Amino acid sequence: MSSKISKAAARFSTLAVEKPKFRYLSAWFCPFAHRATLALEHHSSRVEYEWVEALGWEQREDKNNVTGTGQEWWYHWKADELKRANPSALVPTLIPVDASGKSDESKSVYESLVTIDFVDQISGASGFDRLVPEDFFEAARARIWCDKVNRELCSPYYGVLVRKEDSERKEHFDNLIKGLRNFSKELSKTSGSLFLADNQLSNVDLALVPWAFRYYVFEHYRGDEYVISPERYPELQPYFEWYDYVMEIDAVKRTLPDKNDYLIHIGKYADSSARSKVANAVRRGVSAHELDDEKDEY
Ligand SMILES: N[C@@H](CCC(=O)N[C@@H](CS)C(=O)NCC(=O)O)C(=O)O
Repeated sequence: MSSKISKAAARFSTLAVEKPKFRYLSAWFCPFAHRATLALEHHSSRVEYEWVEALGWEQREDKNNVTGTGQEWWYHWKADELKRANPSALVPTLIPVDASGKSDESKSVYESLVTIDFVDQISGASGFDRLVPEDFFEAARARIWCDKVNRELCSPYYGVLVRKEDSERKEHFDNLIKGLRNFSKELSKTSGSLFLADNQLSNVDLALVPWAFRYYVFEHYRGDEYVISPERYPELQPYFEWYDYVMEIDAVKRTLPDKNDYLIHIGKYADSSARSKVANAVRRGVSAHELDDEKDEY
């Protein structure tokens, strides 16, 4: 090897080991942030991150009897960094950190579906390791389904929990089952258990995992009628196969919150005493994905 080439190769190999780094503003209970965590863990050999717990809750007296429980839960604390880096001050938010350890809030990345896409791109991964497929048509199909999953399989979760009338909760639950039927049909179009062919993990799988994992809370707070099981919904077999497969992936397993801790946390939503942008939007009668920074501020 000529000395010029070997110097260039040495420089390249130093560059090649330099992984992109982030301060990751998150919250242990948040399913939206869970999406970003999944992408970061999937690419953990290529991307580094420092977890920063950026939200905290406080219980207050319900002076206006909004909840009927006498008590409300408010986000009493948000990291200043989160307020500066994200105009909506929501987790997940990723802030890049340079080689000297300096973070650049002007380049922050947020919105959970965008963070999956972004982490995938910046990881430099290719082929089967990509979360957004390299094939342009498959990438388009996957993005369409991320949006559908968000609207049809994630937002109804909050309707079941936050709405107070049983008829409304049931309506949201029925919409969720309808969405799972659509998802099951789409899963059947390709080989393997995951969304993409041959069990390539994708942005669509990661968009759904946090909520699919959390559907268990329905039984506790809403009763047997809200259990999503193969016995009750045999037509969702592709979805159940997807669930069993995806939950066994190591990068997924190590991100799952403790079921009991989460059950206690989500009680704030189940008795409608949570004050958050998502909870406020659902109380106002729109979907979680339609939250509005002004209308749903608390
Ligand atoms: N559309 C956002 C929603 C994120 C979101 O609502 N995160 C919650 C935690 S689960 C949050 O940061 N809430 C703070 C607030 O409501 O002010 C996304 O997909 O990232």
